Amino acid sequence: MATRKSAAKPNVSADELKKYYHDMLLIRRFEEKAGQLYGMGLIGGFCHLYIGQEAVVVGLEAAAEEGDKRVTSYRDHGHMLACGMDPNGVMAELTGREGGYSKGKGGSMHMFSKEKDFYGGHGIVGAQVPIGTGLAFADKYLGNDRVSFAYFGDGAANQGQVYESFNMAAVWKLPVIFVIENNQYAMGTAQKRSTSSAEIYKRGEPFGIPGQLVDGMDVLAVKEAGEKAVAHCRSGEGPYILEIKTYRYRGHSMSDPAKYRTREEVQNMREKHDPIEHIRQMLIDGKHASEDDLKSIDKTIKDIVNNSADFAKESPEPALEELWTDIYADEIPQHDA
Ligand SMILES: Cc1ncc(C[n+]2csc(CCOP(=O)(O)OP(=O)(O)O)c2C)c(N)n1
Ligand SMILES: [Mg+2]
Repeated sequence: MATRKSAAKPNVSADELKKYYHDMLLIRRFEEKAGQLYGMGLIGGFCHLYIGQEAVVVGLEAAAEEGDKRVTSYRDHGHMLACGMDPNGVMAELTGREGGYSKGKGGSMHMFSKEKDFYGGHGIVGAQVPIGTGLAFADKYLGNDRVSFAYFGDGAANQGQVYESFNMAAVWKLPVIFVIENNQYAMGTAQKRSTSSAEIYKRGEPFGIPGQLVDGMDVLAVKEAGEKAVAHCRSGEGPYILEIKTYRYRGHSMSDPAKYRTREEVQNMREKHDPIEHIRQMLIDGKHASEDDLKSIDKTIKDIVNNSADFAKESPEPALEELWTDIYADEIPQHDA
């Protein structure tokens, strides 16, 4: 990854930088709290943390507009927070409580928000890619200029359904951005052990889909690439691929002892490439914020996260009758033409 530049780019305002700092730190602190609650036995089932990857979703959300859609894998808490979903509802879902986004019946991998155009949370590797393509098909069919973001991992990028989706998206010129969050591991398998060609962003070439490699530890680089991809899709030119190089600091899920990589490797990423520290340095070096300003942002976030944990602990477990609800649709949704 490129060496970090700490001088603020001239076209980025102090407020923007502060917002990215805030949004990335919210995800990190929220995930740390989720890890703690998991350790205390308050969260059951699967729990995949997003720590280290925060700049990917925060950068792309900065390039998105109201009404754009997103869908992702099981590593989904960061995407929910970044698109504006309520931390209380997300944490309560993690603890399986009534106040959660799926009334406590979905857990970490199965949350949705129609209001924020967040379409999940999917546990089957790669399954969200055709769904994201379908979301883009719906928008094209309805004749609006919305864009869909379909996020998936480097491991998922080796799945057949990804290429079926590429083909259909290219044939129909669908406004979908295929976002490959390349955190360099698929469970315990390093990308170089599983993948014949490391340049995933080039895999759209046979379909005529442009692709770009992006430094995912630099939120500004992600935003810039996101804006280019969004402009391409919105102007009707069809799909776009972003391969965003990032790194997950924690294990694949809470139950992963992470013996397949060295401590030094993780330490090196944390110390030299951390996306939050990067923005923090830009804010301080560019005199856009004082240490006290940053402390006050840290405090705001601590309060939000602590409140979400309190809410999640205090919310009751779903009533037994809830077992029989939300199984079949009561109404078939209709769209006005
Ligand atoms: C179809 C399918 N195969 C296997 C699994 C088990 N599995 C869960 S996550 C994962 C690795 C995916 O890695 P990647 O796409 O790089 O995403 P990351 O976890 O790194 O975000 C696997 C093999 C699954 N959930 N679904
Ligand atoms: Mg991966």
